[in-house]
Amino acid sequence: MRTMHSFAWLAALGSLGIASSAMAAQWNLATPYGDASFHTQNTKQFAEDVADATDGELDITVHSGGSLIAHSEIKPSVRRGTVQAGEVFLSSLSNESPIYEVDTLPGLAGSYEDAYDLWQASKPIITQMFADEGLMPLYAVPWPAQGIYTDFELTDASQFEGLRVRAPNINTQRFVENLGGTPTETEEADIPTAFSTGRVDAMITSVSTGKSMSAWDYVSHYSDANLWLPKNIVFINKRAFDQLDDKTQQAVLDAAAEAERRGWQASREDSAESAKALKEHDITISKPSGQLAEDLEAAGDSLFENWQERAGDQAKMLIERYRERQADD
Ligand code: PCA
Repeated sequence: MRTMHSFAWLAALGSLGIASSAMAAQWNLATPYGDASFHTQNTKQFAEDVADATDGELDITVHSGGSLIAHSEIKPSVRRGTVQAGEVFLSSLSNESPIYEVDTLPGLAGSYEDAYDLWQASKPIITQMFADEGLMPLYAVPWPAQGIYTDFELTDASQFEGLRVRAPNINTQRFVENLGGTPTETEEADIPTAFSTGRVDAMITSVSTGKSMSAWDYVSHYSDANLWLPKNIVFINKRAFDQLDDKTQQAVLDAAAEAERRGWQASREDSAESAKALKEHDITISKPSGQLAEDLEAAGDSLFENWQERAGDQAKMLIERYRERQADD
């Protein structure tokens, strides 16, 4: 009896031991952005923080630069569970819902403070939309404000006539169209080829991407139009998360909160450093003024109105929540 008892006890211990080592999980996280991006550096730090906090019980490998999965396939792959985690440019999901475009609307949030309020206001809806697909957002981090790169001095919106402008998402393409230009959607990593093969003449993006893609090889001017601060979102497959024990889950959530805080700060810093690098490479940076500023504003206004119509009640609620937050600041 006694023997059986200790045998059972030993067996239980043994199985616990096996269970705990078998529980060590290995996740893959796919991102379209390269190692030079502060986003990727932040996400790699997140993975390291999780490994440290869990003593290696959860090991997340970050696959950068679209090396594992192409941008447009990242969200479907996380949904299916092919990979457990992913990072995407949030507004690239705009074909699924206009709500995903909320951070690419001109005139709405042109500073880090406003962009943060907008994220807080949109988080509940976006979290719910992700949850409906078995996904869970972990954190979101903005790119610096978007501006316009040209190989001439941009002084007048009529210069957009016939100009082929690279844009990272549909809303930016609409904006270019409103200005009379010809938009082309191009992934960040494909920017150098788009210019060198003559497929595009100009682009809309941030100072960060301008720097990491060596904009000075193709263009001479940057119009700091402060259009909007679009975000990347990092998210996971909820089933994969549910399989983790409580302590590991908490470690993921804690590291995610820290990654969000760190990422917003990194974005500000990278914005300043990248602008400096552009100047050092002789890119002329200016703020749009006069008629150009007015035309950009008009093109932005019509984009915003068009979005409100498409997004309907959800948009109204979201904007109201955002305005309330701003009033509280
Ligand atoms: N860089 C990315 C997204 C926005 C940005 O600043 C890009 O241009 O593709």
